[in-house]
Amino acid sequence: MLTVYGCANTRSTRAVWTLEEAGAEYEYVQIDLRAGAGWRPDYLALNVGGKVPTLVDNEFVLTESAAICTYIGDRFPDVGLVPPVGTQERASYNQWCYFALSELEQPLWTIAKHRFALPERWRVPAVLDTARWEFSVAAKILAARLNGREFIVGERFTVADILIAHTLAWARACELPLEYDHLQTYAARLWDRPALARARQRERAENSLKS
Ligand SMILES: N[C@@H](CCC(=O)N[C@@H](CS)C(=O)NCC(=O)O)C(=O)O
Repeated sequence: MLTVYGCANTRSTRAVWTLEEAGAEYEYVQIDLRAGAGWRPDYLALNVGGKVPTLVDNEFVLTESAAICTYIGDRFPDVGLVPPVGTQERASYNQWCYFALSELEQPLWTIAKHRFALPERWRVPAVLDTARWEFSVAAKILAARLNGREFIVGERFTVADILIAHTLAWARACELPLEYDHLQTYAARLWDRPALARARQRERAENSLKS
């Protein structure tokens, strides 16, 4: 049985979205970060950083959203959410997953941390302009890749699209313009996927049950 530990409107949506795309059966356990549930000893035993998401597959525990989504994709190979191991397509897939986390997400996370996520004494408003510029550089790279393409890797939807689309939704939340029409079209098409709507609904429903 697969169990995902998450909290609505966080990176756990990536994992739940992937599970929904895979048509997997799974249990969802809400970790109410705002109420400090990430720091409960039983949760810290699974995720030493107290962060979400965490995936548990029987006895196997996995953290890091990109690793979790890739694991789910590999576990349901017939759905084709990740290219097969050992192929050039898989290498390209890895490239865009690492790009999503290290280049695209990083400046947005810097903005979020220095606007609200860090304790006030650690916030440095002066970094915000630099982070916005860094995001625009990453968006330009992404736009160049997506010119004339429907998906970021190959001819089909993959977990790399999930990571990128979820990150671009953060950009929207930070009121950062996507600047390129085809990037906006790509993001809007992915945000419209029924599996994402189901994932958000599942996370919201669990939140309202437990709060
Ligand atoms: N690199 C990790 C980051 C996980 C992360 O920072 N999650 C946030 C929610 S989006 C969290 O749990 N924050 C709680 C905390 O840092 O105490 C991943 O991609 O899974």
